[in-house]
Amino acid sequence: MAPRTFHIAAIPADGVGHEVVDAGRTVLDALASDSGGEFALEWTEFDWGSDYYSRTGRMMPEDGLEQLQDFDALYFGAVGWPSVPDHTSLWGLRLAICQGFDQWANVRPVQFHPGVLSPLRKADQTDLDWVVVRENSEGEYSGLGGRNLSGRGPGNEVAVQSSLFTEKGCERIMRFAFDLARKRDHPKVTSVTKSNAQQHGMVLWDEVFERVAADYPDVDSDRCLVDAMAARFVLHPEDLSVVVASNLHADILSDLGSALAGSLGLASSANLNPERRTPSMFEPVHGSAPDIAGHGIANPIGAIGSAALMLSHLGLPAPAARVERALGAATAAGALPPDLGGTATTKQITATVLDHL
Ligand code: GGG
Repeated sequence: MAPRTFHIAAIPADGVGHEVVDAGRTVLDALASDSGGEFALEWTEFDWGSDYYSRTGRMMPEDGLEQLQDFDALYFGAVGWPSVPDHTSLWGLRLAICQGFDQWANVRPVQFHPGVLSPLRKADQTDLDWVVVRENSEGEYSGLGGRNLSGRGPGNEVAVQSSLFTEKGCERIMRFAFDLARKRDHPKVTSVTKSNAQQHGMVLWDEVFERVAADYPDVDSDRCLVDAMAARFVLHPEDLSVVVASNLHADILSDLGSALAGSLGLASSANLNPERRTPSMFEPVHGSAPDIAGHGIANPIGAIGSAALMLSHLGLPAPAARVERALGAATAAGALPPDLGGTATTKQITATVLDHL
């Protein structure tokens, strides 16, 4: 039987995005060649990002979404470079894709890896894992607001940045979180809120959470203020399973979670359009790291883990599990980059993962 061929768009974008996307592609290509004809991958690489911006004044072409629309999945690196204002690069590429394709669920597992020293208890914490489910289409990243609203000139500027919470947006991410929790050993959803201080959007968020929770009597649920949640991540993460949070809260908490696992470089993520109307996008959580870009020492683990999430999404759970196992074996064997206290290069870690596939 002919292998099923998946068409993947690679968008390395900026900085270390190039090195880690290259690592993930190497692992996936090896896996496809070794899949006994189960699947094949056809890649198309796009040169969009901050360099593209300096040539064209845009982070991606005007018809960028149309160019991506028919791919089976998107594999993304990282966005941001000192020559372009951060809000221009982020909104011009990553957020343009996430919001343009209504990738409303951003799944960010907090995974502890064998052989990686966690600052949580100064030891290997592979008995812990939880997942942050980020509302990825609205909330604090609605883009609503404006500047120069006072009309009073320099020194008196007023800017407004509005959060948008819709009942439909809240409900779909809550249901997604509960459905995910049902599949886990510990079926529980914790909602992150700040409704004591933000008395409009976050109160709606809480009300929808309670209503959705009532439809899932088999799943435990609780709520936690975002500030208390930051402390809970550090002090009592053992009772966490699925953590559902707004766009900004989840952005911050998922970075904290990955740092607790050892480094931001470990964290993988999936930006999903669960209805599969548009392609979903897989990327490491970390940014472009201009300070180490081009040195060959970027941590590829988050990007390779994101490739495993992409395989699962494409209906290839066994190859995805092979990648996860190989990653665990590689870190256990001491293939650790500088951000995890080691000396291994991106290419050496990738080679060790290949050895353990
Ligand atoms: N690979 C993820 C990435 O490039 N992140 C850059 C960033 O600033 N992201 C902000 C966000 O996730 O909203």
